Amino acid sequence: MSLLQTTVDPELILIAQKIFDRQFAEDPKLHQEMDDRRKQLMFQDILYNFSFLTTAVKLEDEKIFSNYAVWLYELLCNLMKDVDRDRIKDQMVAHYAILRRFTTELYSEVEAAFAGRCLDKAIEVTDQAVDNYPVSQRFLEGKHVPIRQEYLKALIRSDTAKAVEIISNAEESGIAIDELYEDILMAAMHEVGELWHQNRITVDKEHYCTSTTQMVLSMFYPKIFKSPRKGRKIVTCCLGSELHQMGGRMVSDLFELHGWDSVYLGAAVPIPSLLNAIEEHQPDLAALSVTMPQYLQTCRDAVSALREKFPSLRIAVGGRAFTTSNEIYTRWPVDKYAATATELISWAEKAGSLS
Ligand code: B12
Repeated sequence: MSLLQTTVDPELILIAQKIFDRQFAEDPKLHQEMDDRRKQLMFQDILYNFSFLTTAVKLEDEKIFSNYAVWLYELLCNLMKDVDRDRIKDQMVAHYAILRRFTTELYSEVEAAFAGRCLDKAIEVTDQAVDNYPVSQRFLEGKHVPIRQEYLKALIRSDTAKAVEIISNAEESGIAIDELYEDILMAAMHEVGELWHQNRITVDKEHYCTSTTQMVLSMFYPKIFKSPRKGRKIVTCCLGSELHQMGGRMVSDLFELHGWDSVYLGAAVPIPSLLNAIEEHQPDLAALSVTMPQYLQTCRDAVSALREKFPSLRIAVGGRAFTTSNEIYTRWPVDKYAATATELISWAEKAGSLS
């Protein structure tokens, strides 16, 4: 659907063509993002933008254009789900900046100055509109909500330096590492999942959020590995073809922070390899992380195999998959299910050693 519904002055079509060509020349990535249909619509939308800008200029009401700019931005985000909202913002900001260079061809000197102000404001509101995505109620509850919002905002904008700065500042302000992990980073990653599920962010953005958060976690390693040792050990892993490995990583890191020696085997560990690792490391606790419900069965098999081979080993399970079941762990020979790493740590510290 084109936004344009009226016949247009050929002069305007010529200017629109120049703007269109300029934008593609300055941003070659557009050729990959815009197929022929999108190119056609984009051209027609340039003309439509003129009509809104002209209305704002003639009526001397800047809001008419800035209000339209936000509306258009959200429309484009909905129409181009394969393009990230941050990138659509860049496209629109670039477009308004180019259009600004053509205002003297469109209007009188006085009007062009006013049009320039309208376009500056459109750039400002479009830039802000990137942050207008709905978040879940859960994301707005609990500790450090403003920091987690800021962190998520930095991720959505692919602003790695800002993301690192937010977490560094949070740490310097005295927030404990456990809280940074679970109340900020975990909460932000869960929200990233919600935004992906609602098709509000692209898969590449979701991957970026994950890799950035993993990098952020590594900032704490110098501290985590300096904690006084307790002479206890945990082996953690994910099973089946499970690729979600940040939950297990957090469990492992936070035990390390609390003085345990941790061995994290990572994603998709086969059961025989887990058994080997337990044999080799002789831990006090094995922690199995499952995110995708499809791997619960493998987890149950792993628990049975561990119980049989290492009767005195403590076994804990956790991860998102369990929240989708009817407390399935109560039917398994495990010592503990916990919703979070910190909950498991409190239990493990109290539980002491079996041997
Ligand atoms: C990042 C991510 C990915 C990344 C993972 C990369 C990586 N290196 O880890 C990639 C891109 C690979 C991925 C792939 C997929 N994903 Co994904 N992913 C996510 C996302 C956004 C974040 C996961 C994460 O890092 N969370 C942060 C960690 C810290 O939180 P956590 O895992 O919950 O862990 C905490 C607690 O649960 C607990 N815990 C965890 N383990 C354990 C263990 C023990 C013993 C204890 C006590 C506690 C505990 O403690 C941790 C904190 O302390 C989630 C959203 C979500 N809600 O989690 C979706 C999500 C899990 N993914 C989902 C889906 C659908 C998929 C795919 C099927 C998508 C696809 N079509 O390909 C694939 C499946 C891949 C596979 N085979 O595993 C869905 C699952 C929905 C469902 N029905 O179950 C989710 C929920 C997104 C959504 N909202 O729809 N994903």
